[in-house]
Amino acid sequence: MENPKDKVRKIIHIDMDCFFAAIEERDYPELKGKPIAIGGGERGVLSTANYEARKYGLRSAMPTKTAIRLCPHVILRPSRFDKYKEASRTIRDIFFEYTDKVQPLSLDEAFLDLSNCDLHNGSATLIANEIRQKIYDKTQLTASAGIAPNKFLAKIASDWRKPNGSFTIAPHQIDEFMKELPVKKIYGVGKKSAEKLNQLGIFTCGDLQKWNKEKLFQHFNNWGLELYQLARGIDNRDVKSDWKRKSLSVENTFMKDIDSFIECQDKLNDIFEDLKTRYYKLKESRPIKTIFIKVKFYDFEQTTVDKKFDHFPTLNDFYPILEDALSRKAKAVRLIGMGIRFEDEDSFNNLQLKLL
Ligand code: TTP
Ligand code: MG
Repeated sequence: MENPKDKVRKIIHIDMDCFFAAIEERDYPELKGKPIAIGGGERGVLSTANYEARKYGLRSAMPTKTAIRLCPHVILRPSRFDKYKEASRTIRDIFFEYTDKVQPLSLDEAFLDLSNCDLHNGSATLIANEIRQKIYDKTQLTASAGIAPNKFLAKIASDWRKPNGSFTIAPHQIDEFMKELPVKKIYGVGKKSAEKLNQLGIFTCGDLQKWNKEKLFQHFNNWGLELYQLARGIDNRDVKSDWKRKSLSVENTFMKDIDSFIECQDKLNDIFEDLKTRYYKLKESRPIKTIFIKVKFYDFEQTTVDKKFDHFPTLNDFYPILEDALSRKAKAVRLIGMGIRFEDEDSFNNLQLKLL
């Protein structure tokens, strides 16, 4: 029988470009083209810097003082975590449209296993481009992607054409790619280990490949055995997704605020169609707990009304909930969202136990 490990996988790593700084530039267009950094005040360190500031050597984790010395006209801005989380949620939702095997590593990056995704004739490169485009359409932020048969190579590849680019390492290109790859690109090889490797005359993965397992074990213990694999571009780690979807929703912000119930009701048609399509595309089916309507009024005040429900609703099921939500405030409406929430796994299992 074929061992699933022998099947060539399609892994992509997506990483947003200078994430915090890009959000600042998006929201304050007057900052475009100027060096900016997101910083932790006088005695803090930078979270990140945009590409303009990177030209002066500014980097994540650099003390603000050093940054100002290197680039006295840098514009320092405080963090805005709400915005980072909002963008992060949006990109995560996009990832889950393609596969359930999503492993977020931080707010701005994730691994996706696309081995079972048939879109674009199964071309992970084309799927990655589509995902990047979708991210841009929804957030006006750019992302870079690495496409490869494993996580190690995909992560290296996403850095290769940054910003706003993608790079694919196909299985037959791995040998050539690894030969020239500096050992410091291997995860786990920090400054100290890089120095140690360099002292042994090992600068590239090609150099590292000349060392057999015994010799590597002598110098680096078990980590040496890992290096033996990584130097050859081998990495069998799975994309680990322990995230469970708690809800599914679609929302629409209107071009003009709406102030009649009938108009709001009309708007539900398209939103519902979108919700339905996404629901049927979900890879896993879970029991539904409630359905809800979210309304954001013209002044950004918002309200959400949930109703107990145990199956996928029809459009009509949402009307009384909309009425309820709108009756809470007599104000024009800026946005309407429709959604469903799922039972969480534990309560579902408990329920099954109770029924037994
Ligand atoms: P990164 O993806 O490492 O960096 P980046 O997105 O700013 O730039 P790149 O284009 O090279 O990917 O980190 C994502 C965000 O995490 C970053 O915008 C700010 C935050 N961060 C910190 O707060 N401290 C840090 O030391 C690092 C590395 C990142
Ligand atoms: Mg990033």
